[in-house]
Amino acid sequence: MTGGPVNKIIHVDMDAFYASVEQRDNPELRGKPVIVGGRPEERGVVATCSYEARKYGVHSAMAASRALQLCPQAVLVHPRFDAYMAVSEQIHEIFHQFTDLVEGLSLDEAYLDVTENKLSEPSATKIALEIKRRIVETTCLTASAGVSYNKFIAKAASGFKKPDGLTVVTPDKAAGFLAKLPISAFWGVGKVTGQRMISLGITNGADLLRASLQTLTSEFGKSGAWFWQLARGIDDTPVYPFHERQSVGREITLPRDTSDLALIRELLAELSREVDKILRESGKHGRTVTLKLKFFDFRLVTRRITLKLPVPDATSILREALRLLPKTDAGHIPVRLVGIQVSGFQSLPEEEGAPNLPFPPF
Ligand code: DCP
Ligand code: MG
Repeated sequence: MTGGPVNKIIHVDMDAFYASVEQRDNPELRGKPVIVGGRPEERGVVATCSYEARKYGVHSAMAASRALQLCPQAVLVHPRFDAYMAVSEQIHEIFHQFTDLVEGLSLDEAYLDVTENKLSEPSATKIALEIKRRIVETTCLTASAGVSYNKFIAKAASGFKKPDGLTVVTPDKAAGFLAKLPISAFWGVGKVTGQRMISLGITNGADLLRASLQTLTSEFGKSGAWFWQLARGIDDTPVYPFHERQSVGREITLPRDTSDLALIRELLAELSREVDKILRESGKHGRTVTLKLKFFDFRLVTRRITLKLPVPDATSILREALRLLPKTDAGHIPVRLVGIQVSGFQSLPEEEGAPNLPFPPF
């Protein structure tokens, strides 16, 4: 589809990620419908579920109560973010054995640009197979991968066959692949846009290809031109390895559990200074402050606040953390870990923003 040199992009996405980690770490859960999420009595939602549970129609973001109605025999497990983060680090280490052009999208998903790579391996398919093999070897978990000449098609390809899939879409196969692709798989088509597409009679890539640029731009504004390009397999967005870090945080595990609020406040002051220092060094400004506490029984709570403007300094970070503190059981229940995180980054208007890259218009 393109005339110039062809890029080689791989998209890797772990299968039923949180649920697979739970099944790995607790053999009793293997082969069973597992739902990872919050309790129905606390109006919890499904983060994800095992493939056994998906057969019953359970899916991410569904109310846990609804999920258990659909699949009453499912085992509901609370998320263990530390375990998922550890796996995420392991898979990123594997990605970096091939290239440093790695763009993490979430804990379990990343793009790699392997056009040039550390092994000088010309076959992106071979690299994808080797990545999958190393992931199983290191984590005992499976991933699905898509290989193509741009990010959009690579991602659509990785979702094409799951779990443990590998789908390669070469330029000559792209038109056929995209024609059959459901409209919801097009980058930028969420729930609302998806419904509007369907009301326009656009249900898949073939329909989208038939829609004129004029129709698409009048219906979807700037995004219309973007969709028009995607229908033709055009996506020039680069693999962007720099926005991996979505928060800056520091935490400390105490030598002894404490209910002493004065001590906790002191620790928060120290953590605020440290977080502020990292933010300054990396030139980041975040609007969300998160207070993280782990109690003696390892129960983890986070409380967060999002401000209108980025927190400007350590004192402001501390002020927000102290406002969040009374919303926890600290002081009544012994605490073993205290942490502060700042996220929701944005560049300040007076500063130079991110390089002007051809990102999608949303
Ligand atoms: N996640 C979440 N809430 C959502 C969607 C996802 O907490 N609404 C979490 C749980 C998932 C993880 O992110 O395990 C990765 O999301 P994916 O969309 O990749 O879903 P899975 O990896 O669970 O399943 P799949 O095999 O479809 O990729
Ligand atoms: Mg996944």
